[in-house]
Amino acid sequence: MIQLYTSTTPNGRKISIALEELGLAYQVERIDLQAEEQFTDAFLALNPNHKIPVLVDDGQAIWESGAILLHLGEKYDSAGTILPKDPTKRMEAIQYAFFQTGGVGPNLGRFGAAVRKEGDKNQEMIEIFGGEMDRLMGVLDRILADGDRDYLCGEYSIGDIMHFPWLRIAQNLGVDWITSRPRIVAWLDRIAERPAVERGMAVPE
Ligand SMILES: N[C@@H](CCC(=O)N[C@@H](CS)C(=O)NCC(=O)O)C(=O)O
Repeated sequence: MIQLYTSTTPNGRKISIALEELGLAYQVERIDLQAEEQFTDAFLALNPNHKIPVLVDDGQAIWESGAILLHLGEKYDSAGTILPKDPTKRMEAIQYAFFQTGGVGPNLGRFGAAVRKEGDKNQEMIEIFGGEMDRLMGVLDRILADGDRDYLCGEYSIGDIMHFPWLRIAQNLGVDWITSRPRIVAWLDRIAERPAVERGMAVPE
């Protein structure tokens, strides 16, 4: 039995996309972050870091989206749909998943928080985190350009899934560090076309 504790935010959708890709049955437990349900004793017992997503698989609670995707890939992906079978590509996929948690995730999160507020100090934050996002998009652009890749490690993987829900929001906002890079736009559009991605992005309803 698999339970996904999630919310209508990008980190949770990484996991629903992967579960849909793998065709796994799962129960959605919606956590209302505005109502601070992530701070209840019951939720803190699952994740002391009070954040979604949490996956409970056969009684084991796993948190941190990258760790959850790796778990799903190792336990359930015999076909190599999200975790490549080829050892070199597999390691590359894991590398790009880590790159997302260390770079795009925190910087885009802080950029978004600054955009939602007003004032001079927030303008400064928008420039700092927007500047870093521009640099990170340049890195992803170079990776995709290397061998004219469709996906980060050459084939679709957890590396792409980790980035997609975050960058799709930024793309929809029309930020120039995405819209000015056709290779990044084409990559995001390619991922969006996958039926499992469409289904995963609609969780929770
Ligand atoms: N590094 C974590 C980040 C998770 C995260 O930031 N989750 C946000 C929603 S997208 C959250 O639950 N925030 C609630 C809080 O911080 O109290 C991961 O990749 O799983």
